Amino acid sequence: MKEYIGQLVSEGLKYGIIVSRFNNFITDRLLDGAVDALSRSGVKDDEIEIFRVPGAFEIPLAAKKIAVSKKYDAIICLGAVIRGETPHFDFVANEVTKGIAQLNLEYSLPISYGIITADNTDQAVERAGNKMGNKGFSSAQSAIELLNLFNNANI
Ligand code: INI
Repeated sequence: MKEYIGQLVSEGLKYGIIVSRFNNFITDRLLDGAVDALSRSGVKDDEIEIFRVPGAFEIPLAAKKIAVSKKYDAIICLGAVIRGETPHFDFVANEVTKGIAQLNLEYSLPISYGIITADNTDQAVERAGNKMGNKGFSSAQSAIELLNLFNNANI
C-alpha cells in the first residue's frame, strides 16, 4: 500500500493572493493569516503577489485571469460574505463558492477557498484570527499541502 501526503514546505513556488476589500476589517486579517502561513513554510516575499478586488463576487474572474497567466503555482482567495448585511448574501456566497470550485477543476491548479461565509459579524471575526482560527492561514496551508501532495505523488 502506498500513501501520499503533502508537507507544509515551499521552495521556489509562486503564490497569487486575491483579497476583496468588502468587509476589509475581516479580509485584512485573512491576508495577514495567509502571508503568515506562507512565510512559515518558507515562501519568500518576492514569491507572493497580492491582487485586490472590490468584493467576493469579483474573486472568480480575478482567479481565472491569474490562472490563465500561468505565472503562479497556486492561488489563494480571501473574502468575507456576511449574511446580516445583505439580502444578496446567498447570491454572492453561492457565486464565489461555485466559481472557485469550477476554476480548480478547469485549471488543475490549487485555488484555495479562504472565504468566510458567516451569519453575522461576530461569527466572521471568530474565523479571522480568534477562537475559530484564521481562514486565511488555513487556506494558504491547504494550497501548500496540495502542491506538495501532487509533487510527491508525481501527478
Ligand atoms: N461582497 C463581499 O465580499 N461580501 C459581502 O458580504 C457582500 N455583500 O454583503 O453584499 C459583498 N457584496 C459586493 C459584491 O461582492 C460585489 O463586489 C458587488 O456586487 C459588485 O459586483
